[in-house]
Amino acid sequence: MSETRHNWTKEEILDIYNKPLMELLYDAATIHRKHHDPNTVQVSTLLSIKTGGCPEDCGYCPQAARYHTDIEGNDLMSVSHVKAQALRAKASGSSRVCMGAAWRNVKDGPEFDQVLEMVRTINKLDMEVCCTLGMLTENQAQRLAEAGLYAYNHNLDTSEDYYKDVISTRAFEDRLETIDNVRKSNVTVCSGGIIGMGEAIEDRAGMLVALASLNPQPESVPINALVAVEGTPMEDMEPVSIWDMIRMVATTRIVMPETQVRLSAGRTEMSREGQAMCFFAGANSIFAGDKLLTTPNPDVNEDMEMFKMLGLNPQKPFTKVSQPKTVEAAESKLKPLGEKPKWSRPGHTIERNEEAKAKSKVVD
Ligand code: SAM
Ligand code: DTB
Ligand code: SF4
Repeated sequence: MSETRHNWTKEEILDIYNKPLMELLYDAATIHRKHHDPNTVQVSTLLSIKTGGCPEDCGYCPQAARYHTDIEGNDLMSVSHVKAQALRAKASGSSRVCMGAAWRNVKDGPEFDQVLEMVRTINKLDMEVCCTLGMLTENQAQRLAEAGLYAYNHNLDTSEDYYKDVISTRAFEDRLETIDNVRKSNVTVCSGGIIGMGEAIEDRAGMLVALASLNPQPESVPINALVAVEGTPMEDMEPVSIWDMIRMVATTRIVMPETQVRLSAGRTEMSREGQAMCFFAGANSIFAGDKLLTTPNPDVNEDMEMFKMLGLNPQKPFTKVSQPKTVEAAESKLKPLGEKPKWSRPGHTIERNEEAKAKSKVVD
């Protein structure tokens, strides 16, 4: 019997989100147990392989070049550095490495070739490899698949409606197109969003409608609490309440029963009790390591202590989907196409993003 539905309405999802908490938790935990081992949590280590200087204007992001934030920018990491970090991550209990680059989209050329080599290297360490590199063409998704990529992270971030108030330099449909390109390859899809950006509960439900209607649904759905970084347009946002996080995780679990729900950014602000309730509500994956991409995350030893206390076990790699085979660069028959896709631009501006950009000019 499959409980997976792709035709959820916003109203149905809102009714779930707003249930009395004890019922919501009971429903979510019941579905969780039917599809997953409730004592196993997948652990992924984030690695920022190219940091800062991004041309996009995502209102939440400290890596957008136009905002004045304190992060230290870095060019693309070497393959050997990435390998060393992956080995460290493996030794500390991670089964996946997720490499993030502050790019608008992937461009064919030496840097992408270097990323493909990183993917080959980590897959050969028998770890799941994930990348989040911005927008992708179908050919690029296939080249990543051939290198041995396990997952591609590309978040919808919020509802289609609210997206227009967060990012002006690309459109919601561009995100869907990249997800579609990934889906056409053998790479699994990781797509979720952020809460606490000033969105209405209806937008949270709208984002879940969009994710749940993907067929198949994403194999992994990260739920991030906004990390409000000074200098970004969202620096003054109120912190997300743990109750909102628990409700969002539980609702995600109910509408996407088979996905791995990832308790993502914002864990430094959550108590162990709060995180335990998220795991009970169906979260079965975390990002580990003392840093997310540019902001702090709980220390890995503390996380492992928490796991011990809660009786949780880190998930072994390739439990859900088998390990992809790596094709060496010299044997590849896929050629770079050098495509310069014309991504749609809504051509609108967002006041708070413009204000943050203007402020950074004054500071400079
Ligand atoms: N540049 C690529 C892209 O935008 O897809 C990949 C890297 S980007 C930093 C990956 C994701 O990190 C974003 O889609 C967003 O969901 C999340 N993120 C970025 N800044 C965040 C913040 N301040 N708080 C919470 N999540 C954040
Ligand atoms: C995701 O959904 N969250 C991660 C990962 N995918 C790439 C990133 C969170 C970033 C938080 C802000 C930062 O550290 O820069
Ligand atoms: Fe760039 Fe990604 Fe940050 Fe947007 S979220 S500014 S695309 S790094």
